Amino acid sequence: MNGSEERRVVDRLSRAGVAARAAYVLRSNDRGALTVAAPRLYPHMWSWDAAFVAIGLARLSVGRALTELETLFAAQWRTGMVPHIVFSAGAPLYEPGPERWATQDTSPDAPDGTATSGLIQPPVHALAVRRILDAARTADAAERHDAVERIRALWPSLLAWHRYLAEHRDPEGRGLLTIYHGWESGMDNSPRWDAPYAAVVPDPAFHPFHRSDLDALGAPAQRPTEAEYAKYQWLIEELRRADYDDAKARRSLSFRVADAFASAIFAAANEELAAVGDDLGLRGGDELLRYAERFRAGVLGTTDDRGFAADVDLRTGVIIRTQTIAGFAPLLCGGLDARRRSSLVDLLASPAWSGHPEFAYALPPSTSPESPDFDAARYWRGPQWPPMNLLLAWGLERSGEGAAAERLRETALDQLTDGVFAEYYQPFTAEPLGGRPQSWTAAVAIDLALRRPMGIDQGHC
Ligand code: 2M8
Repeated sequence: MNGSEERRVVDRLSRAGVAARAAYVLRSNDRGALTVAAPRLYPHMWSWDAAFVAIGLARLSVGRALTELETLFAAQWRTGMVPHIVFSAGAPLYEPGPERWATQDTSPDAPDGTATSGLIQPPVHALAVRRILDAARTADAAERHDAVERIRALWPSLLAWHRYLAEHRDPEGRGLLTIYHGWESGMDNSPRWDAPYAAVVPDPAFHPFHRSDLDALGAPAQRPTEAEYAKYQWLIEELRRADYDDAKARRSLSFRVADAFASAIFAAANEELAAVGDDLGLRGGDELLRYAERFRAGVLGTTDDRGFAADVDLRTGVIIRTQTIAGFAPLLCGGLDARRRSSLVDLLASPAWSGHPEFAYALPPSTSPESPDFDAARYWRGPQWPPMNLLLAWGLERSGEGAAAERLRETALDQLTDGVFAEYYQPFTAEPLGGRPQSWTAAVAIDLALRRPMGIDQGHC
């Protein structure tokens, strides 16, 4: 969408108009068997973006939604790891590209034939599988049969992914996923990672690569800084030197953090996957439910008196308490007692978060405006992110907070009636920021606009 097209749709769209325009966006970002995350800024497939895209697509075409997941899982590593980027041949320049990662030349576990990164992202995929199965229930018999057969075929890969996370990313059984890079959290430059990144010191002989993100966007104030990027690039080099091997990475990497938000997603995702397995008579449910318990306990173990969660720097043992959206992790995995759950729900709606009196839309910012680290326009340090709205609304519903979930969904949809489908939004001005049109934003818009009235499909993402 160019600037003048954007201006034309700024007169708000109707609910049906949002869905139609968002479907058009997904269609134009569709490269056949994968949807690029954003055509210029992120011209490949990203792991958690693909899951959100599948959630949106499930409302349009169950078959195409499954294709998205099948493409992603076709790039799964032999260890079970699902890579955070699946590169698409012939796409515009994105750095770090396949040559920089060199995963196939470095690791015997990398898949043949498909170039990928060597990191992970939060495991939201099971939420998409459950959504697809739900959508298939109302499809015609042939489509339903096809969907069920394809989910059955995907099942071993889904199980292997969850097993990889439980075994290789939590070998000590803490119930918290270890990440080796801020990119693995999906919240790249969040203040959550400022303290651990202080220990990441690039080798002076290392030459950082070109910032294709700035070429594509031309707005450095909306992106991570040069100093942050130098560390991101150096960490990839460290990981490559560790042969993308988990045991070596655990010993050698200068960034090793337990991510509470991804762990809460993982706890919930295990339950979602177990429910799918139960429905389809597939084996593995007990193992998945054990993971769910373990990771729920891990997340709850980091919470304060309000139920707000924290990350842990595994290199120093220091608990990292920051005022970021990740603190609401227990709303995703559940398990708080009623008092702390309600205090967390109140906190989310308070002026320190969604309820800030000067926000254009009462939606959770990625960092609290009360935090000294807040930056209204810079990426994960302040802006509001549509997929986070979807995830938190889903978690609220799941936690029995239906009214709060509904308010969040309605407001999130209102924000997207600008029809721009930006990557993120400035909370005070509602200015669309970052990549556009961003596929996961369009997918969220479809999901919110086409959902049935409350009570019919609630409880599932
Ligand atoms: C952003 O991250 C990528 C690196 O993975 C980047 O900045 O180049 C993050 O917002 C991440 O969460 C997202 O999945 C990705 C694609 O939308 O972009």
